[in-house]
Amino acid sequence: MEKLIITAAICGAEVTKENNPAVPYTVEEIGKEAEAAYKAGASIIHLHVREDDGTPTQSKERFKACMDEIKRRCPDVIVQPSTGGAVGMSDEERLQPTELMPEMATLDCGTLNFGGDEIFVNTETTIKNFATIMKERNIKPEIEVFDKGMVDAAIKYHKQGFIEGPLHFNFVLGVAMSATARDLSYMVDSIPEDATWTVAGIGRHEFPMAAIAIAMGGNVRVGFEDNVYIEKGKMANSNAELVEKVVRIANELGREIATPDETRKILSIKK
Ligand code: KMH
Ligand code: ZN
Repeated sequence: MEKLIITAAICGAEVTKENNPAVPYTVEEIGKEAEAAYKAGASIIHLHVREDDGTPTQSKERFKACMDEIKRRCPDVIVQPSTGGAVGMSDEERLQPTELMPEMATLDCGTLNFGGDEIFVNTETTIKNFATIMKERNIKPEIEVFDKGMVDAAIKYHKQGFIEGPLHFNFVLGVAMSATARDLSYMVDSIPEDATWTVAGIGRHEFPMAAIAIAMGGNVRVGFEDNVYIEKGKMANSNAELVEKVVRIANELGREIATPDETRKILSIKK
């Protein structure tokens, strides 16, 4: 089995300090959370950024400040900006961090209900445009899929030449689709042979999905974006604490943890 890639989604766009006071907003808070998660074993930082008051933003300047701070603290970590941003943002806003030429970025491959009246819109035109820009900028897309139809869409856009292979998927389970072992194995069975994958179980699904993925040979994403609890009813003190729990499970199951350079190799990141 390949070594385990751990992604830390440290901040998200929707979670707030009301949900968990340790959610980072400022450049310094984001830098500190990223560094601690990296030291705990994360090789990828999935990054959203905020204004100091917590308002989500896709500002290029704010991303640059946060990415510089993360790179100053842990130069070899892979920073993966979100191009999803927050619900309601325009495509132009969402694309800004790709101008900073990161090694990776997310590519959301479908539209979904995001709770209440919130709709996270990703039309076919949007997806193809984002994919084309990432290809031109040599940015490895992490394909965000919230249900099986989005997997099929991504494979179609790959065959049409918009997304370069080998494909790398993040199965986000527990938002649109449920998060059971059967759901995860259905998703894994649906991707091309040479594709890689990670799973982000949302809320209480975070660690069960992580454990199953570790045993299956997949990879894991944890972090405040997806879940703020270390165990039922107990808030996590930091993103690092969530990463440490994954490392403990991996150790028990005999899976070694990938460094950022090993992650670059496993994911065929060319930069
Ligand atoms: N905040 C969600 C609307 C991504 O990072 O690409 C989108 C999201 C996915 O979090
Ligand atoms: Zn995200």
